[in-house]
Amino acid sequence: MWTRRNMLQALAATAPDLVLRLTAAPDTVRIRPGGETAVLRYTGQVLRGRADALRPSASYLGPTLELRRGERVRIEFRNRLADPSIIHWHGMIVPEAADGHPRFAVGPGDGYVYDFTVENPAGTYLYHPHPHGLTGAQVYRGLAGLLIVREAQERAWGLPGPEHELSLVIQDRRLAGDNRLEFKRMMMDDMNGVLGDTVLVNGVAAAAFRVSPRPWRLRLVNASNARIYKLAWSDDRPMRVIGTGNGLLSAAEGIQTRPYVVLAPFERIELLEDFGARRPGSEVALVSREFAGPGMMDGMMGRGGSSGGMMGGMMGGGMGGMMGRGMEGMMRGMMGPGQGEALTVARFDVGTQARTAGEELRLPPAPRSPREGHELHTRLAFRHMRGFLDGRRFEMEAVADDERLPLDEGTVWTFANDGGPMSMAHPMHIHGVRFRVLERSGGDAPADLREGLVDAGFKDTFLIFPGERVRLSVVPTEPGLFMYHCHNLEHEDGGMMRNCRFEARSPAGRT
Ligand SMILES: [Cu+2]
Repeated sequence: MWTRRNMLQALAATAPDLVLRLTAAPDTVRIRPGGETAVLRYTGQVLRGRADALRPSASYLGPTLELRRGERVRIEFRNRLADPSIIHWHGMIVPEAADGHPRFAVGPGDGYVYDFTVENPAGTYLYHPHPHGLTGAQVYRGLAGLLIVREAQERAWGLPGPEHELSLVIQDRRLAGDNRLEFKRMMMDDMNGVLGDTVLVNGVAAAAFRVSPRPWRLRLVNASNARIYKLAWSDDRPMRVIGTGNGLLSAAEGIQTRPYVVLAPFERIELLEDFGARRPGSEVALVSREFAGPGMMDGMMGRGGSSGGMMGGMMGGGMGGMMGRGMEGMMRGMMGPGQGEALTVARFDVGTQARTAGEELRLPPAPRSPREGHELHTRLAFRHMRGFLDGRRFEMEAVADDERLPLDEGTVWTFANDGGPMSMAHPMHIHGVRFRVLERSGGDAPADLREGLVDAGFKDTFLIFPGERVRLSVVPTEPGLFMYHCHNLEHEDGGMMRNCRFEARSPAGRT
């Protein structure tokens, strides 16, 4: 049967505007002075269409894909790794077969062909591997890249052009003395997720940018396995947010001004930053400010706030006092900076040329809100070192009755992070859709992070704190088996992931 949807898919399959090839393979790159670092890396080629659809990266990151809304794209993936892999286009609304679900993972020497039409609006997206149980290790060793969607109207909206924008892919890594990447070293790494002691931006340490004194569009991307950043300017100028995970904010929402922004793993945020407002020749840093972590290790250290961490919950008081500062210092020395530690992300040197004013920004109108006729609930829990979604863990093909969403209709999907004593913050991600955050309630979003949560706009990943309930509005438009999971990559690999199915409601009303 030919529906409009599979007609479109058939067209995309037969006549792509762009044909790209991405190959994942081992490589070596220079991350910081000293020896080269062995990494895994995507490299790419344009086989047909615009040569500017791929922008190579200067380090281990894959090439940046520059796609246009409405474009029909074919991407040929080649796996030259020693392990199975598959690419997921994070945030992109693509057909089921192009989503990079782990059941599509291909072995060494094999490949996979993706066909999709770029449906998402202008924004900042990502691609990364998604083989079950191996995602954390493969991303950590270098497999990730940016995917930017552009629209012709962006200039008319008054946004700085591509020549005045910068993308910062932020990752933390632990580098040994010989610059080898160190992945998991201890049990804690599975529980907290792997945290590094060195911040890399676009794959290099101590990143610095030279900017002219004018407005710039900054795309801030957290591609870290587990680290949450509290991003701020070192000179305390407020951050002007123009876009969140899945596209620009609407005219109705306007620019959101925040003292800092919280960016959880695989969230993105776009800023309009006027470097012309600073003294010519001055230097400003993008930093991650200290916060009392919502993670488990911090609970053990007695920094966990009201929710407590593992030991806090077990011993009724947190271990900070028991362990004392000396012990805590020793633990930190072993672990590197914990969740919530102050870090420098990147430096910006403002040029001395004459200041240029920006255009007036006219954000696009808001799409109509859907009527939500369906409800879904998911309870998050963490116990025995593993995450659970409604008491369940990942099974490759399994989807429960309460994991089905009606196609082309609004669903209110409520996530509650209250399923156990070992609660911690989880960055939750849903494949194949973009959603709105309707409401946060019931929890204790830490006071020192609250102001930096940007729930406006459309998102595909959101952070949920211990004790919190977050209600989302979602309208699936692609039928098939997709997934939802924690995007702390060690939690995801540990099974805090489930399938969900988007399907047309049968006439009887049963979904
Ligand atoms: Cu998690």
